Amino acid sequence: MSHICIGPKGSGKTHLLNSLRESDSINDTSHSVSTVGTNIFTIKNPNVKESDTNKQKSRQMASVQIREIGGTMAPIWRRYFEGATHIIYVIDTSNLCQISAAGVLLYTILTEPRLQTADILLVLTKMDLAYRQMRNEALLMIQLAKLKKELRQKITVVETSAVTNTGLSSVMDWLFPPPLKKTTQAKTPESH
Ligand SMILES: Nc1nc2c(ncn2[C@@H]2O[C@H](COP(=O)(O)OP(=O)(O)OP(=O)(O)O)[C@@H](O)[C@H]2O)c(=O)[nH]1
Ligand SMILES: [Mg+2]
Repeated sequence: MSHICIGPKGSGKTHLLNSLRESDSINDTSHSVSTVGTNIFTIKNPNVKESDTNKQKSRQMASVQIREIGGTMAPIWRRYFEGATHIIYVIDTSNLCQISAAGVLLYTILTEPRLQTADILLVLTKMDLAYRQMRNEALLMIQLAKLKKELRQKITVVETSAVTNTGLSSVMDWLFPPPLKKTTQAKTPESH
């Protein structure tokens, strides 16, 4: 499994991944330096305690590694797509000038043949800012309904803020889906 976090420059990838790694590590005075190249973040599954690690290994992952690729690297993001199973795409809802372009960029990425079976998490971030776009407006601007019709990937949308920790639990649920419950098969008459 390989997780990649991309999105335009300054959209909030480093802040989001830092707050997932350590909640409350970010506040409204935090500032992160633009990522030149890539960063690797190890995110721990909050539902798996150290002592449970061996017991649960086969059922739930204890952690995932996520590679952030800086927005300035957009022209060469593709080099990292080989084997990518999960894509986290971060959009800054407070940046009116960037949202539509971010949608176009998302579309070009999702037409990439190597990402046809990847799971996509679309993160609308900086939701703590008063001048942000609301979820529906942002989704209209990136034309999500149209994208969903034309693309085959499963796209999950979450709203987050690295400052207030809003939506981080939804990101965790996407990263660490609960193990499938074993279903007891109903006996058919033939199976007697
Ligand atoms: N209010 C608020 N500001 C945020 C949030 N996330 C990021 N920021 C601000 O946006 C700036 C850029 O965020 P980064 O996380 O560095 O952006 P990035 O996507 O990693 O950018 P690149 O590495 O250049 O691609 C930060 O320094 C913060 O000032 C958020 O959730 N709320
Ligand atoms: Mg960064």
